[in-house]
Amino acid sequence: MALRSFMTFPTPPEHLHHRNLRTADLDDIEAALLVCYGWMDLSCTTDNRILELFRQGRIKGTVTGGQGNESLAASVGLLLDKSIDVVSWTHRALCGHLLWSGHLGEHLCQYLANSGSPTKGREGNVHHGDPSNRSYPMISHLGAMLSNVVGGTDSQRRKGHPAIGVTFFGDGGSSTGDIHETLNLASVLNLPVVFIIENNKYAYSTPTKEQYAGESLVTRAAGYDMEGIEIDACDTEQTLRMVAGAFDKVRATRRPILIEAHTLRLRGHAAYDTCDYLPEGLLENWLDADGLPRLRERLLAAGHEKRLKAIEDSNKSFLEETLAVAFQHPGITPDDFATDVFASSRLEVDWQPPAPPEKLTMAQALQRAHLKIMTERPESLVMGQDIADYGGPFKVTEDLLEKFGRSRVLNTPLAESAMVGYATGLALNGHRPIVEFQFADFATEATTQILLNAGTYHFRSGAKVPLVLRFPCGGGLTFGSFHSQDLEAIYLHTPGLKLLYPSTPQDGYNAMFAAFEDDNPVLIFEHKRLYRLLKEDVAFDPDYRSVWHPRMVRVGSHGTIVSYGEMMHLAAEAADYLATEYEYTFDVIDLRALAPLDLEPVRASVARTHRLCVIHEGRLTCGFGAELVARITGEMFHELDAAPLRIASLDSPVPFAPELEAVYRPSRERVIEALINWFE
Ligand SMILES: Cc1ncc(C[n+]2csc(CCOP(=O)(O)OP(=O)(O)O)c2C)c(N)n1
Ligand SMILES: [Mg+2]
Repeated sequence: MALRSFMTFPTPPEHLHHRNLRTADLDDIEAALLVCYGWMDLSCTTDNRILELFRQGRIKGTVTGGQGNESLAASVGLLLDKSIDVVSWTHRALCGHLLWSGHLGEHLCQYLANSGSPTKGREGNVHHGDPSNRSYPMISHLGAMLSNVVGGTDSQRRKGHPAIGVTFFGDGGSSTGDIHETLNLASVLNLPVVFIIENNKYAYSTPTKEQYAGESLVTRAAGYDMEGIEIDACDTEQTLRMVAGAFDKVRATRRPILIEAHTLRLRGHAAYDTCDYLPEGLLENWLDADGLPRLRERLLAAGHEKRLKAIEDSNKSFLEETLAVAFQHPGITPDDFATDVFASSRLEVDWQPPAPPEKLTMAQALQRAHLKIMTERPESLVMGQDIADYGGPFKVTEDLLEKFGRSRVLNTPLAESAMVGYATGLALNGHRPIVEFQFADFATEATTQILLNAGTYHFRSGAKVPLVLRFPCGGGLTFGSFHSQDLEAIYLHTPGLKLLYPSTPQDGYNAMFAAFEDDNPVLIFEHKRLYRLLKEDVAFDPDYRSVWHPRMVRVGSHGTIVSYGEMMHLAAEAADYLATEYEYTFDVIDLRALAPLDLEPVRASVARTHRLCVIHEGRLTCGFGAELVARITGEMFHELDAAPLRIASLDSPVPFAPELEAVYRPSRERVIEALINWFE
């Protein structure tokens, strides 16, 4: 976490200088417990103060306290190796954040959403982390962080560190698909991650009996071929010892472990929770079982009264003094938030001198680009379903396994969400994954990871996510409803993703380099019909970044046709036909990049032709054309001679039979007819 504050926070009391415990330290268990107590008390006192400030209206948002969960968060936080390990804390683990890095004051500024906030006031309360120090910030979507930690841990291991990862989920989160996908992935890939279930018996108001069948969650470990461990996380000594044992084991064996920690949620789900659903007497039982007072009693009985008092007093005054400084920070100014949606940097690569051109299809050109990237950039790796031995259904990753080995060419289980989350974790730590979706349609399984997690990462935390996501898309091959869609509009609607949609083998080749070097998630839409439709000379083009900008495919004077992907070829054919048969000539513009969108050539063209037509395969309603037409019409209304024309697929699912699919998608005939009608 980069310190944003120009103010100086108070020096922490002596006891908070201990941020680490190792297994050997537990030999002197009382000393270890005293260290633990210091952090647990600070965390609980801070959580209580935050709650108070929320009730006074001085802190906004959702305040989800970690009261009752301190033994677990402190044990994990103290026992992890902060110089190499990877973690993602939940909304019950302020203690973990405090222990991992940064000053209490920065964490408080995060809650106050002021100019000292590490997320620049962009993310709520405990949704921060410290990605540059491998603490991956949570998003709200439960279960989403697990795969990021798996990726980060793998990245650390690939770099030669004996790291482990720790990631948490609740009894409620245990029901999500992401949890299953990620536990399975970590086990299949043999990655040293400790999955910890914070089982506090409730998910908001839902008790465990309505969440899962059976008595426990730990038994699920067997289903993933993992060891499962149960911990009473109200017993701090047991928690310290069992967590230490699990960490040592995972560090040595590299096998993942599942821990079910029985813990507590003493202040309800969040500050606004009425808790009226709790059976009578339960809260009292919880308060009796709470680990923090129990630990206090134990240490008191061992004669540490003075020490405890000193810890508590110094924590209290440290908190108040720090809070006073945190409050002095000015509010946040809306300076750079729009520009921070994307990272502005890229990897500077000195690509090797070009080889002679080869006549290649798009699929072959993409394969050659993979070869070059994998050969020249060791941080690259390729993953997807059936991409290794089989080379992928379209053979784009053919021969890669043989050349680069299984550690860099990975078959993933059928789990798109975990796969993207895993790739995101790798990317956050300096690797540069290239992910193939078997068909673009299946990327809907990973929408949270793509749109909400990877796409917003830089904005939320300043971290870079250099990911290439390859989307074999589009119809015309009678693959039916779920293998033929063209859903680029979905990915254009949310911020933070770049999107390339090449239409030629050379542009496909260029797109790979442009996407690979970019420090943002880049989606490459690859129309499946184009994979083998045409061949052309392809060579390394030092000007490969031109693919981010439109290309003039035809020049004319009666109208401007904007298109991309396979439809670009249809647009050019229709333009040629009309030029010959009707003497209508058109500018045809191949956009190539849909995000970011360079509209300058479109504006210049429309200023000459005074007509705009857009052709795409995505469906009409809320399709890309709607956006393009709205923008150009908004800017150039008075220069247009006619209403803009949108030619797109019908607003229906993609039908299977060739006769039906031909009607569903724009065809050469439909395009020609629509253009003629536009003029007549
Ligand atoms: C996928 C998803 N669905 C719904 C929510 C709304 N929500 C936030 S926290 C929560 C309960 C979480 O319960 P649990 O996983 O047991 O964690 P706890 O809050 O008890 O620590 C719910 C339903 C969410 N954040 N994510
Ligand atoms: Mg819960």
